[in-house]
Amino acid sequence: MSDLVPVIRSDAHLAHAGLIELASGVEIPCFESPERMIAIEAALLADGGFAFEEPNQHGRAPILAVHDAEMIEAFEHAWTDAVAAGAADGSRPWLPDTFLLAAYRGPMPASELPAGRHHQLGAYLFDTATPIVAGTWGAALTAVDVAVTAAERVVGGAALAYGLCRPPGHHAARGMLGGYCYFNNAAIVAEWLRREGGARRVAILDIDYHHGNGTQQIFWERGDVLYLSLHADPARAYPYFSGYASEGGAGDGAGLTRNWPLAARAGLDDYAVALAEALRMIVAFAPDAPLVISAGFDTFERDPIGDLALRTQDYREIGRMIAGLRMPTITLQEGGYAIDALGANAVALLTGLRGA
Ligand code: Q9C
Ligand code: ZN
Repeated sequence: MSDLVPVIRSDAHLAHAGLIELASGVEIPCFESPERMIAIEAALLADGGFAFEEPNQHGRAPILAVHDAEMIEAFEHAWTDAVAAGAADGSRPWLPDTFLLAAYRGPMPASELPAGRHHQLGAYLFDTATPIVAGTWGAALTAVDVAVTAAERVVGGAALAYGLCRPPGHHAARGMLGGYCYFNNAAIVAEWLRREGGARRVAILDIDYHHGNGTQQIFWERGDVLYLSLHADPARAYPYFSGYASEGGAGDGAGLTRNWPLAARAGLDDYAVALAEALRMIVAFAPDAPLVISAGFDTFERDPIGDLALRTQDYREIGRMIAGLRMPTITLQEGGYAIDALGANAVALLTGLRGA
């Protein structure tokens, strides 16, 4: 119990900054900011129960195992192509002005793509909350290294490791970026556990406020990965187009996706009922790999973009409930935007996960 929990972190995320988003037509600073990670690190340091480590480099192989090469290529070169075209000068982030929807082509066959990879990006992006600056690509690559290194630590014997991923990942689908997410850190770890970690069955528990549409899509037809998500009902909450209770997977993955849409102002009582069901499903699935948690603190009562009502002490109870599984656990950071409470919420969850 006196063992320090490894926290994998890097300063690379600091360059993914200066982001903006549109809120009701008004340009505001992006909620997904470097200050989030700075606040969490400060709280972990003050707590004293954590050991900070830099990530190992894993290159692109773990990313290519989950994401389409065309999307990766457009993302990698979007910023430099935008600068070369004079469409970006470093003073503002880049966002495409066109998005390729399925309805665009209708009966027409797929067309060629524009030369500029910043314009191509509109074929691989689903919202306007995912801007690109010079440091975005490097930060996203490093967030994957952070996640995979956390997995390595747990496979290597740690009971719990925390990957301070920024940018987050669970909205990124196989061929699509969005929701502040570029690479799906949790999905990449789950796939890495299968390919490199010798696992046959991996469970992902997603406790971010938002539905993890990307993770769900990546494993929709997979019989070897269980995806469980508790989140605000998409009938009222982003990302709106997935996360309904009727979505349960297909093919080999039929029954291995499960969603718990939650009502506005839901607190720990409602949350714990859904979480207990999810934990029972994990036990029944009998994973032979560490549990992967997509951990968001946007379920917090004062989160600026959420409407659930979890309190700081509730995260400790949630952590304790999950610790009751007695599974080694890889916890990866997703959302959470109440910067003044993020650190305390992270410490609370991790304290509960340690079984304390
Ligand atoms: N009015 C994560 O928490 N903006 N992504 C929604 C709704 C995008 C959230 C705006 C929210 C993305 C990882
Ligand atoms: Zn979220």
